[in-house]
Amino acid sequence: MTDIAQNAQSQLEALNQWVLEVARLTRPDRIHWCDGSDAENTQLIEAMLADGTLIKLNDATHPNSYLHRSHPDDVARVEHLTFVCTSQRDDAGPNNHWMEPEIARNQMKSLFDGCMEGRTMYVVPYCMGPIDSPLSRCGVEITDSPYVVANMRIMTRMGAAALARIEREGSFVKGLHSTGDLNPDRRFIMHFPEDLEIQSFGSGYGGNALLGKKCHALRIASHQARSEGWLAEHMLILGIENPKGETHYIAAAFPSACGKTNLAMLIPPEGYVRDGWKISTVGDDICWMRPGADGRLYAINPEAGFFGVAPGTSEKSNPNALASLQRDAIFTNVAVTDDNQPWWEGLDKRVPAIDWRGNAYDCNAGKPAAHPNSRFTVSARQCPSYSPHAEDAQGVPISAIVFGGRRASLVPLVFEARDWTHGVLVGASMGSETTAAATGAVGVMRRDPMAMKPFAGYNFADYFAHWLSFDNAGAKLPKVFHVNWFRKGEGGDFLWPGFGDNMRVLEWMLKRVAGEAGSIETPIGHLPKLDDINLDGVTLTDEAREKLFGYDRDGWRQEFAGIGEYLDEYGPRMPEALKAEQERIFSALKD
Ligand code: SAT
Ligand code: MN
Repeated sequence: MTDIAQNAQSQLEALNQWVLEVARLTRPDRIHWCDGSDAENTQLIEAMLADGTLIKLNDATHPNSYLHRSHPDDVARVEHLTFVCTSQRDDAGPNNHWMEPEIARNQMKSLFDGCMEGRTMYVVPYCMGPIDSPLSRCGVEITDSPYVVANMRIMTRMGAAALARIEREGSFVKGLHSTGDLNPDRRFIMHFPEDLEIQSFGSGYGGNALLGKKCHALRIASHQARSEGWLAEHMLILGIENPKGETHYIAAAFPSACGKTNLAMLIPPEGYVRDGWKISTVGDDICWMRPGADGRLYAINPEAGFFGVAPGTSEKSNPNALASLQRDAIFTNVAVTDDNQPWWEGLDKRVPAIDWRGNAYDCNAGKPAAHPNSRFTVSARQCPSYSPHAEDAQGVPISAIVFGGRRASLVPLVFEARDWTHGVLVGASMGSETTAAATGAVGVMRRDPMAMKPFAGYNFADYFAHWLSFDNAGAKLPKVFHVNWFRKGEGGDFLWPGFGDNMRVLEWMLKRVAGEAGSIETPIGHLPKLDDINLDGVTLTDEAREKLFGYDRDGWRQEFAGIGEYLDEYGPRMPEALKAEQERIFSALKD
């Protein structure tokens, strides 16, 4: 046997052995190795329709589309039950819940014991990223949920090709998942980044159960990326083509449910379209990037589909998403109309007939019909704006990195970091009001560095140091910006129209990248000169102009005091360079 053939053989054995070991523990009635074929998918869907896991939607308006209602206590990620189990507690950092790996493994073992009796165990080989890309990484998820299999088929490159790559390559992330009995007291999402392993029990929902997504592509991958010299980030990737036909790519980090999908699929205002501007979508949630031979950062979207927030998605906010959802989509926890079409708040003026729990909808009860974190799952290839370069094996070069949060006050529409170190601080000090994407209070301001608070698989202090390390000789790093689409006025209304009009801000960024626009220097960074931003066709009140483009020195001084305290929570492990940057800005704000 050649070395390669031998290696493939032993990889396959390692995988087989793990599958058998899991089967011995969980005791399923059947084991099914998923090949990702259409026939397999059809069979799974039929079985789920038969047992009520899926409900068929109106076939005339939404062919091959299904509704899934999750358990009402299982509708979002559960950060308090999500653990990073590194051998040293400090390696997980104050940003993660930690458990000693041995204790975590034992606890999970007793939960998994016999949990698949009467069920089928699915073995799901998948590849995160284009199947032929050196930036991609593979995993295998073992699950007892056919709903998870159907979603993983859309969200990843799942099946035979992934298995072949695993056989060739060797290393893969092991993910074990069971919905268990959905008892929230017996629900845990455990990560063992040192062993490239995930164990998830007791939830069938999104980021808790589709292990390729947040568990692998962010928590495990960020840890792996640190040792291999790349970055795994909670970012959308979009391409902007200017009237000259040049395309620049931007990666942007926003917390869950803050509009990443909408920005990734943006349709520019009419004037821009007329002039020849075009936006293309590479990804809407996760970005893996690494330096290329020319020193620039090159990015891939490790996912193959969108698991987007449904509420608020409309013809106005995101026509590309709506067009993607016309067929072959899975909807989770949305409402339905009387003719069985999916519906959610903000979609249109129709009144739904049945709410997300399956009850007759009572429009006087004052409760939303769709769950605020209801989702759609759909292949990226169905998106009209899907970039022709989204599957390029070498990735796309990134010209700008954007950080942003939901901030009702203080934070202006856009500013630019002075350099990479400042940019890392801008990302590290991001704050945002919480959303329905995770259980817990909504609308509370919290620090969410780089939108990775729930997803960094290791100590944030080390993570920031890793970010800083990219600034080395030969690096041609992207410019770093911060945006806030969510600034509110005294009356509580949003001051910026957002959605397609965010194009105006993107254009300013590209002008800055090209050295075609000046700026106003302030301690917090470069603010735009109003004349450099195209505001033709937008009417802004005086209050809006002042708050979106101005800067409140006293407010920022307080903010920077808070940022200093936040960095200190990480103790001496926090990189000096970042603390020095914070101190420099804080004292400039005092002058
Ligand atoms: O539920 S997921 O984690 O997949 C979605 C999100 O919160 O971003
Ligand atoms: Mn996300």
